[in-house]
Amino acid sequence: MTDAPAPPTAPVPPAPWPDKPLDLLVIGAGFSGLAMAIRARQSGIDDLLVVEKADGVGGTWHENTYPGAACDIPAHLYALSFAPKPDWSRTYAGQPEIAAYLRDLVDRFDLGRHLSLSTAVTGAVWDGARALWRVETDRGPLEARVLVSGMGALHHPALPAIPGLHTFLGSLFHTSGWDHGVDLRARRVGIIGTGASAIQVVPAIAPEVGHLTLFQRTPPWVMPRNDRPIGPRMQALFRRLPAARRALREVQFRVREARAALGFIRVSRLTRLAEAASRHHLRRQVADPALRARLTPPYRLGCKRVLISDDFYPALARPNVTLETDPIRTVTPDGVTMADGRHHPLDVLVLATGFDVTASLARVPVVGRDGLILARAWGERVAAHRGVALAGFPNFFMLLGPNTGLGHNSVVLMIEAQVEYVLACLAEMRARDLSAIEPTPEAQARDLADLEARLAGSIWQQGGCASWYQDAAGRNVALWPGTVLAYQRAMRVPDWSEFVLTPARGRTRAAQES
Ligand code: N01
Repeated sequence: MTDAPAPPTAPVPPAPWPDKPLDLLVIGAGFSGLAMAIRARQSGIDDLLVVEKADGVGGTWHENTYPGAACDIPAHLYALSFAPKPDWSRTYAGQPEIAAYLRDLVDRFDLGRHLSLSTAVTGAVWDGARALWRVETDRGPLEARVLVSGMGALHHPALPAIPGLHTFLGSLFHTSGWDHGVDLRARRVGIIGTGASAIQVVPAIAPEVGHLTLFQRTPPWVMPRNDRPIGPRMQALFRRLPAARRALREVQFRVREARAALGFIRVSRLTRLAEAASRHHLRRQVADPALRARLTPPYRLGCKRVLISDDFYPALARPNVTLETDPIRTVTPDGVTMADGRHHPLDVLVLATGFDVTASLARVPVVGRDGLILARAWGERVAAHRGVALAGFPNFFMLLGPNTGLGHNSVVLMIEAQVEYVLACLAEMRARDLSAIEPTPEAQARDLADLEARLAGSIWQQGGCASWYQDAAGRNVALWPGTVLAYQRAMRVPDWSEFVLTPARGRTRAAQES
């Protein structure tokens, strides 16, 4: 059998449904939403609610339960800095352990009374006269003075436009909606895609399936993973001596930062060195030169996410695994037919085809000041001030918004920088008695110009590949083009001259005048 899905979240009694405007409403209970809620409470905001569409907390780590699901950032670095876990069991934690860590945060920080699970937000409209957000959910309406989106970008499955896909009569599912009821033993299984998800699934299920056919369109660059168990003695050390755990985390952070600082965001000499290391990894693990040639990427390393695995290549050398590199012509009721007419009969077809980032970000209709619709504001290009705030959308903040994802380091660090930035804005609102805060269009445009300058000539544009980092025009709208330290510096203290600050008195006057 494949890995069992994560155990369901221990029942959290639903938070009482608010009957008056909240100080803070957070959408999503993944890493971002939980971090926001914890730090908001610690900063004195108690009138807050987190709504989550799923029946448990964890976001992507709740949804992605596919066999082999794990993080490719070391666990100690992937944890929240203010919620360390000394007893991670491996260098790179698996999905069940990360999901359990996130569930545990609810008890650890007493978030249960602020959490409404199985509650999907269906729309949000800014009410300028009352200076608050009116939010529709499938449990009923809500109002909040401040709205923070922790919706994330990787939860809207990208289904491939392959003719006949829905005529398939076997089991068909996406990696993010793995059907654990399907017994893979002795079955003929096909997987479409060779991204981060696929290369974790393949070695996890290859030993148990009858036959596995992996449909590859573009080979990924793969580096060694060097995953190790962390034994009880190390765990005890980290428990007794937090400084040792912090030191390990710092080393893990600095090593990854060096990659960005040394110029991996451009095609450089370092790119060639890293490519040589990856080819060496491939040579060591795959003896067959013909197979090696088909696994050698035709674009520059770093253009797509660099993958880490010690067991993906060996799995491909198994006798019950076929790597198919010709284009798919069609899916039929009983399998997949290639462009040259060859047919692979299949019982199960897994789509490891990634996520539609744009659809994920614009999933909920958000209407800002003067009826401005978020999806339309993003007509030209998905962008946000510092990746967090948007001109025309007062008191609205996004966590892991445009261009704040990472390829080289832990995205949790980005989330934390953003959470502190939002809290600084909320503190300023309290200190100056503001009813609304939003970035000026000029500041947002300057920010975007700076971003575009950093992106010009970057590896995502020049590396000769297409990836989910890019929008339809080929621009990287997903990743931060720099070091985490540079982003942290930019986020440390908000520059209030970049914001429109509306005093609460103004709101009162406007309300009286209208
Ligand atoms: O998705 P992907 P993913 N016909 O978009 C192929 C995070 N993540 O779910 O390269 C044939 O990377 C597509 O081919 P091509 C992480 O941020 C993190 O694997 O476009 N093939 C590609 O091979 C990651 O980047 C972890 O030519 C088609 C694959 O499907 C993000 O999630 C683990 C096709 C999609 O790869 C997404 O990863 C897992 C078609 N029509 C995921 N359409 C961690 O460890 C698409 N493909 C933290």
